[in-house]
Amino acid sequence: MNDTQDDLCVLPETEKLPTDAKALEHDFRRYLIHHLGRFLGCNPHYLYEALSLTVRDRIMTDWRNTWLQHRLPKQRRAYYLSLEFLIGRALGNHLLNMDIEEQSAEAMQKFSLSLEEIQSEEPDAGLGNGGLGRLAACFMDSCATLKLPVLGYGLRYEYGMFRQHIQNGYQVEEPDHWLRDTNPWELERAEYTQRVHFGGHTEHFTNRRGEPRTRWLNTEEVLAIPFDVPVSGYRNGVVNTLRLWKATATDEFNLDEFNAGSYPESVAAKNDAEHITMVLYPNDSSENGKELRLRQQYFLASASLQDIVRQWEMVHGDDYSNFAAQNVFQLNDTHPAIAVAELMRILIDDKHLSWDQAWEITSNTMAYTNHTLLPEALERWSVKLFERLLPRLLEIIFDINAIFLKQVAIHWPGDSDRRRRMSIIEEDHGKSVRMAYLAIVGSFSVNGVAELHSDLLKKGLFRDFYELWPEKFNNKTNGVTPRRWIAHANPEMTALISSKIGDGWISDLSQIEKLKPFAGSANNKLFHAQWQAAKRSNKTRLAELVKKECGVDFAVDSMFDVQVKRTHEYKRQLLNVLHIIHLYNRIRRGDTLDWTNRCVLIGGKAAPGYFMAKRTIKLINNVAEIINCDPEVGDKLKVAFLPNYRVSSMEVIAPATDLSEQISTAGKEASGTGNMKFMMNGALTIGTYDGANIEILDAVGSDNFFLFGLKVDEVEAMRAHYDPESIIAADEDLKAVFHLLESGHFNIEEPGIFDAVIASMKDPHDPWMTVADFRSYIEIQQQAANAYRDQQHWTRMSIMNTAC
Ligand code: 26Q
Repeated sequence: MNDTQDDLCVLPETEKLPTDAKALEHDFRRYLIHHLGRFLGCNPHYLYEALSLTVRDRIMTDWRNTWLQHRLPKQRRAYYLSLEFLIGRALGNHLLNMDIEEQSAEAMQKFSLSLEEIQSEEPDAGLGNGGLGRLAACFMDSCATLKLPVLGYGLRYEYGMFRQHIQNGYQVEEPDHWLRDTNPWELERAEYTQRVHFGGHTEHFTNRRGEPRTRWLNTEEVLAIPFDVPVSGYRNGVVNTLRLWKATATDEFNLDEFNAGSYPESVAAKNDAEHITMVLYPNDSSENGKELRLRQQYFLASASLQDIVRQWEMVHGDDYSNFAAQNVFQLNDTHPAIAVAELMRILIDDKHLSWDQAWEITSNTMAYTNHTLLPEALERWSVKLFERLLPRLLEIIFDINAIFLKQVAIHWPGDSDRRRRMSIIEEDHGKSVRMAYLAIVGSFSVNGVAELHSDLLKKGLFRDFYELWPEKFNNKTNGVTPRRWIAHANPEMTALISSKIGDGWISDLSQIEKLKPFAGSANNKLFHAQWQAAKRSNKTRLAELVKKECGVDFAVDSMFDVQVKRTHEYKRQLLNVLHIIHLYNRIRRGDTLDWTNRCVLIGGKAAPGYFMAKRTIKLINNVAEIINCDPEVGDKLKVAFLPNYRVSSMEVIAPATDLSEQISTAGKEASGTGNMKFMMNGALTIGTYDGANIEILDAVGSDNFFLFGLKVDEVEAMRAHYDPESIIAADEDLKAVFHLLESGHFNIEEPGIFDAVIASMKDPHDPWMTVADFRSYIEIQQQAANAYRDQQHWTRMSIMNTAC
């Protein structure tokens, strides 16, 4: 910041704008008419924009004061580096945090406008795929509420996660140009633009003082322009910052081309630079080695680190002795792990620190969070690509690796296999850089995202590294923000909880356990009735959404059974489908004594290139179609696939859910976070012994959780002799399910389309072992259904889930 003394002054309370309804009404009108040039009958997007600008004005003083507060030298600041921030909608969240919902509703009322309708005009900021991106957004929210000096650094994708349409049951992707209309929640700060380099070559030389130096020459340059997004804390005057980079070309032309008379060509070439932040990669489970993705990763790491070093120098000049004590970088998976090498480059080449000084700083400031155990999801970049795109960074990685492998050799003398296994550079099948290993070697902390997951990392994937550095490894079980996921999404339940235990739980969720004494129904008849009523109105709201989006009628008395998450084989949406077909078979054969009506909702995007996941979506839609049209079935069973599942859908879904499906193959779901959002809204979990399900089970007790399926060791033990065909043959219900599937009952018009999906489940090498858990799944489903018929008991369990 090139602040003058005056700029550095904390803004006084008197600078704050009034937040009464009258003032909001006044400013809303001024923005709509005098700023946007629109009137009340306009496209409702402008109403949303006018209200957002009105609200944003009221964040500004806190935002500025928080920024100044965080600059105080004694604070250790954390930087959350992430290729994804799945923040969803902002307006409602700020209204809640600033406690101006009522005034805003009143102000809108003056124009006969509904606050809720205006809020629904906001497009989701879909700058992420799923769990990892949403986790980043939840952390930002919590850090602001906890007054922690944490800055998020990410990319301002022009196109976020694609929009999912369903046509004839198939997923169709459409680009989501969410920034087409202006985004009132970002503030461009062109004055802090950074330059990022690509390509070129390196040159080693000695300077006049005889010191060895490296230059990175003939590079292409791309400008990184920061756009700041405010992150408000819950009613505490704190507004933190999420800084998102946009790539643009420099104004310099390639002079050769220019002079050769190809002016248009040299201007057109500038387009390449802008492509870097054009689109979010929509795959969340396997890396694909695309050059543009590596450009994105380096662009984020370089721009962010330069920005941080710039701010450091403003206060401390070239004294880096305290840098590590006052800064920490959290790497959200390996996606920004190139930051390890980039910080070394900046400190050595630009700031002229020695290798040892630079390494001391880097390895004490970097921390790495792993989010997956699937080996196919571990990032590897070909050395060839690295060499061409980031030659200086590759040199540094080679040097880090050489020094590291010497350490390995000292620790395990003569163990050359160990050195080969642990090398940051994989030598087999074309050399590549193992980003996870770079992250581990360069970090002081490595964490998994649930107890089981952190444990499995130590025993499996990162075992060698754990043996070398046990002290680096730790667990940080994921969490979700109760502000968005209860207080905002479920106002009726929120008011009810606060009426009993006060509202301290909204910013300190541990207080929610005060609700436990109200779970017993004996002395809490009224409370139980109110709890059921809140669930019921939330179910009505979801039923309306399902009707509108899917054309399916959900009856609110039925049990709402929901699985929403990315579509992936390991998450086993197929197991859910097998159960649905099993219920359908039971209805058809009249086996419906003591039946519980059920509405099954499934939603989730598939990566565009993931055939099996896309075919699973088609299967769900076809099964839904057949079942919903069958008059024999009626309200006993309804099935819907909700298109374009996203953050704002979950805000409607979680509060309305009775049964939360968390049915991944044990050992495959690192944590899960949807499971937590459902639980806190009073849903019961039907789940495997996987990820954070285990901690949910521990917290709520087995009486309030439907556990099923093989455990991790049992899965691994069965693998060697897994024989799905014989399991099917031995189970009449499962046999009937497969019989119906294979008969083409669900795809009469498109024969054969489900063959691959069916075959995958019958394959002895099926990594997800769907069939192995069928029997235990349908049995526990039956228990859940029985339990649901005892509404008094169910309500008790529901309250316990929220309270725990
Ligand atoms: C990698 C390379 C190239 C392109 C894309 C990617 C990529 C992008 C996103 C790889 C993975 C992701 C996202 C992974 C993810 O969301 N993992 C989930 O993280 C959650 C938060 O920790 C966990 O709760 C989930 O269990 C985990 O699946």
